[in-house]
Amino acid sequence: VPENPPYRTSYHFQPPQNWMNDPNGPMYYKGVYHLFYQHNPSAATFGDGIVWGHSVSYDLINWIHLNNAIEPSEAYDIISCWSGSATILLDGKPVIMYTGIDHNRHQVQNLAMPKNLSDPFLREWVKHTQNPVIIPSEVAEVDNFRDPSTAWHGKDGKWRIIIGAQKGDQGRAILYQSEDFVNWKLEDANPFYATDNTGVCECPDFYPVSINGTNGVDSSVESSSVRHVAKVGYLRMAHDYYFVGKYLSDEERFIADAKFTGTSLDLRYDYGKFYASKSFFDYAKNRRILWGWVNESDSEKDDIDKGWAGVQSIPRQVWLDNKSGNRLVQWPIEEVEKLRSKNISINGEKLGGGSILEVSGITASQADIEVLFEIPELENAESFDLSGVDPQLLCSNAPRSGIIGPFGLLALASKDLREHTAISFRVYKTSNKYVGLMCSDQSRSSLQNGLDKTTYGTFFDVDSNPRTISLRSLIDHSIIESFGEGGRVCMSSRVYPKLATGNEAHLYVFNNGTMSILISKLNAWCMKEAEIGHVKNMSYKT
Ligand code: DQQ
Repeated sequence: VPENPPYRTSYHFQPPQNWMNDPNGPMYYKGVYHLFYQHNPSAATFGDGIVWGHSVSYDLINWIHLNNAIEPSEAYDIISCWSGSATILLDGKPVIMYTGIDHNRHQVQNLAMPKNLSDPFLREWVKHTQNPVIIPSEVAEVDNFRDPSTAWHGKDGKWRIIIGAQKGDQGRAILYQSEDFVNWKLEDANPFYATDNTGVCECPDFYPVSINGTNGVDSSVESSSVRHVAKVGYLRMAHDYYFVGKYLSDEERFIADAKFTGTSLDLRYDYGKFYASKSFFDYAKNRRILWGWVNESDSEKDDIDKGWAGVQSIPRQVWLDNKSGNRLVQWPIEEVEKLRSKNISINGEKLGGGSILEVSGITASQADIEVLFEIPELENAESFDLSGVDPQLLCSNAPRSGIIGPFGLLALASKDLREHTAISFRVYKTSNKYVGLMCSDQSRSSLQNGLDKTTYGTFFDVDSNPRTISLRSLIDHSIIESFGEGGRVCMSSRVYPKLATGNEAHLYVFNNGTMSILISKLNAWCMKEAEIGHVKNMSYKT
């Protein structure tokens, strides 16, 4: 292992070694944030014997690794301990429900409770004597019934959870109810949420969002000042989709504003890599926080050579976009800004058509950048009928130069630009409105072959007043998380440059359109390394 492996991240959460996938049971309990995660302790690849890794933090940025919280031990989870969620019960005690892969490879739901509530880190977890508490019935296939959500508490005093499932080719989120959290009933064989021809639904999430403001609310809140969000992950597409709508608790129904279409019209948390995500309500700061797994884009052999695979996104605060009322906004939690050090800024600089400007003086492999672009000649945007156009394909096929854009950032770029990841925008005029296209183009991210270099893209609305587009990118060696339009469109990618590593990485602002644009404000920061490790090696502890 090289001394400073170029692709390991410096401020994104990773276990010390080996495989990691889904974030599990994130919660805040008595001053401590907990993150559990799907982990293969014995290899850098997925396999049997998956456990719940466990780390704790006071700020969601610096993390202390602990022993595994849940490991296979009983007939009902002997093959693996798969994903699940934490719920804080009415008496304030936390409980975890997770999926066990049992000795028949059936998927069953189990409970685990902290052994000692006076341990501030809740290091040890005990499995309930009545496990498994839910087993698959006719509503799901025995090997496609998993990932219980955080529970919410209804006005009738009953707890509810949803579980991801598949029946035929229908993806399902199935609702169960319980008075005591141990005995669970399927009150209605009709799924709470279902989509045809999608295959299995994984890691469903269901939560309220305030209709006003950025604060989050507890999962059990039902009132006229909230709407609800249902999130489902489809393994077949490897994407997390969300639906905003109305929760009719009396009828135990969720009416989504829009139906799943299987096209680029569907709303996703992230149009790049971001899967098996899970949200939780942070009581300390009254916000809802979202974690997502960002998997590797290199080969399994590369992962074995590296000795690790998988990172978690920077936790994102999530709220309802009050402007549109039907989309979410995501923004890196404010704590990440504690890592900002040296700063470079550019104010009011014109970027002529076909120009490029280096943002020098920062560690471009470990940085946080915020830019506000102004588009003085918005009305010159090219007219283009976007109906039926797939934005991801447009990102890879549109001519390299347009009228307004592409402009944006070249991240993790080599000095000679042979390597770079372009995060860019173009603006089109379509039926009397302006539509933006956001792209993250990985096609030239590395001279290495054998990597997944898919280009990502999505559309968004551009306001003619003010005529600006904002972009924030978190760059951390092999991950770039980009937030367009204040977090209305997000895109994460994994890249493995050969040349643009460490101090050889550069950052540029570019404009390949024919019209000039303005960098009305740009701030770039070097990011310090987060402390993520075992307590004996750290200064980060109480
Ligand atoms: N990962 C877990 C499953 C879940 C899937 C297994 C989603 O519980 O459905 O590691 O990535």
